[in-house]
Amino acid sequence: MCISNRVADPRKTEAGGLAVALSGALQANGGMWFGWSGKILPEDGATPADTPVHQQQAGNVTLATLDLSRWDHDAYYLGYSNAVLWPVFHYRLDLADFDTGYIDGYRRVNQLFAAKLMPLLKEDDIVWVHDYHLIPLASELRALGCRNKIGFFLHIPLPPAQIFTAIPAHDWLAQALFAYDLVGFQSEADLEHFNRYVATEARAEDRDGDGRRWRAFGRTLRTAAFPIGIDVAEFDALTHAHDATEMYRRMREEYSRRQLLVGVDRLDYSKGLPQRLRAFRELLRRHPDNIRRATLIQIAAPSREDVDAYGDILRELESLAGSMNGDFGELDWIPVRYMHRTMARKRLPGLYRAARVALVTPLRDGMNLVAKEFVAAQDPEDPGVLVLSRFAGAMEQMREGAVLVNPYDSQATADAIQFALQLPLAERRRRHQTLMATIRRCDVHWWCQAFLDELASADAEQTGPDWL
Ligand code: ADQ
Repeated sequence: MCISNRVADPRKTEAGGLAVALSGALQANGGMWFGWSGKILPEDGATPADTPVHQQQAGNVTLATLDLSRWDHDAYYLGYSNAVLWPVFHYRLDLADFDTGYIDGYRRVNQLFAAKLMPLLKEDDIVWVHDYHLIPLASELRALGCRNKIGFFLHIPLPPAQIFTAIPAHDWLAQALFAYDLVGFQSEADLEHFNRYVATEARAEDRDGDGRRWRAFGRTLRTAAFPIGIDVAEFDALTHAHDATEMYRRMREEYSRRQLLVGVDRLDYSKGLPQRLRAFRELLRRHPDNIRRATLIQIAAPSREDVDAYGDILRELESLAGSMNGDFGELDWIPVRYMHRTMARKRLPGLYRAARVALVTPLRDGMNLVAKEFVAAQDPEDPGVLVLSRFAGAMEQMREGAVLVNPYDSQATADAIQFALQLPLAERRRRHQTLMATIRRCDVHWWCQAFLDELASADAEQTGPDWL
């Protein structure tokens, strides 16, 4: 049983790492996916307690969804999840909107989810909760008497205690995590942040002295890093199917005498898009051999447009792309092709494969699946190069084959892009092979199995009654 804020039909495609990853994992294993339908009820105030759960079958996955009232959606999703937890977990205290009462809506919706989920749970079901929207879900389930094994995976980064403790309810969130049997993170860095927090702030006892089993609030919690991967076989099939091949052919034709660079992201301030454009401008200034030669295609999928900070980043990007094209463009060449849209998933690998360099330069990212997709889509005989931020979770696994950058340093990033553009074929192949070995070994099926195996082996003592 998987639970996430938003349920997506695994047979359709969406921009969003969690939807893509969960679809792959659930389709392989079967089970139920429970969460919000994406629909808003017309009612004023809180979502009625008798709001129904709709169930439908999508392949071997049962989708169980409920609608939310506007009030609940705005406080729980736009408010506490995306205007408090998202910025703080991405180290952006300056963008967090603490003083609002959103937390009441967050708590209310987690209680509602627990109440609706409880009757659907069978005794031996394993419950896997996903992401920051649902941190208190296990504690609400435990309060209703749930004894099932419950795991939690955080798809976004966990900041150091110095930042996490700025959240007014940080101790409540930390205690809520102890209602789980296993909490998984994307990277060893996130895991270290959590371990340090629970050791110092929650005075948890490190059971085995290795930071993997913590005792606090009368419960034992396992923690580990499980870096999420992609479905390599599925992506390979997409890469060689008609739409992507056609896209590849068109791009190669259009850019036959030019170097193509590509960026593909949700439009989000964590993705470092203005910094990326500035680094590209620096590339043109510092390495003018790229003028009339290099083009950056940046695709930014619309995302959370009702949250203020997202409107600001949209305007900044539009103005930067416009001024760069005005300053550097020629009649037959523009440096930046910026598109504010979602690209069809079936065409994406063709674009990746046609690019000599991908710029994956977030200021902070839990993992970043685009980095892995780009590598997987390459022609092994003539592969492109990944320029990767040291602040993406993917860095821990990909530091060997990628060209690492600090996205805050636009000049050094520009030099690194130039280095990537000029790498000889043998070196590109070597780096590609190194990266592919990791991407294959730690794919989405490995991620799913590793998490579920660890959860299945969690101690029986964790389901003790002292939580209540
Ligand atoms: P996201 O922040 O959504 O996910 P990411 O890992 O980059 O980020 O995944 C994005 C997915 O959406 C990829 O599959 C990508 O192909 C697709 N996508 C992005 N922009 C697109 C566009 N413009 N057009 C079409 N498709 C697009 C969160 C965390 C990440 C973590 C994932 C999974 O923020 O750090 O890697 O969950 O755990």
